Amino acid sequence: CDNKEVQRKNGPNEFIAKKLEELMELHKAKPGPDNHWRALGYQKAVRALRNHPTKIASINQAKKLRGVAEKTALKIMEIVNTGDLQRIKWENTEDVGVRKTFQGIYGVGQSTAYKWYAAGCRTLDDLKAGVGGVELTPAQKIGIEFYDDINDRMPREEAGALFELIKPIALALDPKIEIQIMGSYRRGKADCGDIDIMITRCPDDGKTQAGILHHLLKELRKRKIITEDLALPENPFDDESIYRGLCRLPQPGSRRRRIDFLVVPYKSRGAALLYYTGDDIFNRAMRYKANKLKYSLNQKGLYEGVVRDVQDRTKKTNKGNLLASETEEEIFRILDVPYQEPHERVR
Ligand code: DCP
Ligand code: MG
Ligand code: MN
Repeated sequence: CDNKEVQRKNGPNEFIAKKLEELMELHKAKPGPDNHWRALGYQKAVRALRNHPTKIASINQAKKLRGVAEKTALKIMEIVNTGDLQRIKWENTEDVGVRKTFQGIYGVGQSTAYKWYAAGCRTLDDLKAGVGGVELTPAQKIGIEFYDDINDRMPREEAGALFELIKPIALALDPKIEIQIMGSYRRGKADCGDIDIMITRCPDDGKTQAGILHHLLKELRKRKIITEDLALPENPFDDESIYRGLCRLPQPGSRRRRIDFLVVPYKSRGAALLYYTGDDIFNRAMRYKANKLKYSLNQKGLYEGVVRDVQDRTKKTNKGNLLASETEEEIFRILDVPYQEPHERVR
């Protein structure tokens, strides 16, 4: 699957994919559901283009791509015929460009980026200088300091090397923990935006994974593998917690890389693995399938009989019954979806 991924980025339609990706990024920097759905649509088209083995040369070929409808097909043909896409120029107004830059800061979304623009900030230096009275959180300061590192993807070999460095350190703390790499790395991607690591532990001897994160982080900071914290767990002794930070290989000159740790109860390891392996569009399709069967799927498990509050859909009036959460296979089976290997989980 590694080879497949390498081929993808050098494929015959890479030029078209890059242009559509540029347009996708601009829509991501704009507010409102319309832009959100447009961005998602272009994301699908970009994937289809990268997966397509031969050069797209006609509108009919373009329309046959998965997730590509008339309007996107016309854009593809404009790129094929003129080498450019005028829509990018129209969308790329000064405010959008600035907000896009700001949204590259870790944890900064549309509303913060908009607020800063309205306050008069136009560059990262403006933000650092506090133009317009802007105040940055510690995570945002780190996000600016390591802006390029955080926004670049790492080669999968580097993600693998970091994981192989961390794994024995974790196992030395408790040989019974289970530690696994998820996300794009598990899907076999040639490059990774971050490293997603799951930690759990079989409780059959009375001990659990609770508390392991506290000790592991301490150890990794001591060895200068973890260098900055972006989001700490509320309580690292909970049996479930998330950590987000930056890490680096100990070699001189190595770059900062994003790392996420997810500590989950042993019982929900399958559901967590499924969710955090992604990709996000595959997850969406799985949730959709679950909902069609009147089930509900999240990173904790597959449930039946969940009832949501009519006023507030995020609230549950009935938590439902757990159907499966220990293995990915069970969840696929109950949803009546043929098991897919991680590298196949791209929609
Ligand atoms: N995820 C999701 N929806 C989100 C965010 C994440 O379903 N809004 C799931 C699917 C992702 C997984 O979590 O694959 C890990 O999230 P990442 O942001 O780390 O994404 P990837 O690892 O897939 O890609 P990248 O290489 O960019 O990190
Ligand atoms: Mg990831
Ligand atoms: Mn992640």
